[in-house]
Amino acid sequence: MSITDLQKGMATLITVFHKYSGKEGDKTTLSKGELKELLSTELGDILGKSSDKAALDKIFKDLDANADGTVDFQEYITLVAAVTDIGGATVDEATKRMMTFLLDHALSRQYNFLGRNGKREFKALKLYEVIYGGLKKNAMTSQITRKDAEKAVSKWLIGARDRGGNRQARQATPQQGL
Ligand SMILES: [Ca+2]
Repeated sequence: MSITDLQKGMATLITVFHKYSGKEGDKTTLSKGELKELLSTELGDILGKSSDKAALDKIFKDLDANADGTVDFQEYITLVAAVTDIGGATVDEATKRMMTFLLDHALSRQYNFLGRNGKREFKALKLYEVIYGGLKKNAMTSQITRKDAEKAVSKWLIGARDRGGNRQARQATPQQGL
C-alpha cells in the first residue's frame, strides 16, 4: 500500500485533533465541548447526532477509555484505527462495513457523494479521507484508486434510501418522514 496515503490520512487527523484540543483547558486533550465541536464541524454530525446530548455523552464515554473525563490523542486514534481495521474482502464490502459502522440510517440518507439534489456533500467531509485510508490499508482492497473509492461510497449512499433502519437503535430520537 501507499505510505503516502496513510501519512496523509494521519496528518489530517492530527491536524483536526489539535485544532479543537487547543480551544480550552488542557491543549493536548479534547473536552466534551471540544469533541462536540469537532464532530459537528469536521465530521458533519457523523457518529451520531452530536447535537443530541445523550448521543454525545455515549460517544465521549466510548472514546474516553481511561475514564479521566478527557479524550487524549491516543484514545481518539483508537477509534479511527478501529474503523479502518474493520475488514471486508471487496471494495464494496469494506466500504459497506465502515459506512455502516459510522453512519446511522437517517444520517446516511442526508448525504450523497457530491451534495447534489439538496443533499449534503459526503466528499467534503474529513470522514471520507478516513474511509479512503481504510480501503488503502486493507490488504484485500489496497490496490484501489480514489475513483474506485468514490464509486463504492456513492453507491452505498444511493442505496441508503432502500435499506431498512438497521441502525435505528442507536438513535435517541427516531426521525420520521425522511
Ligand atoms: Ca481519557
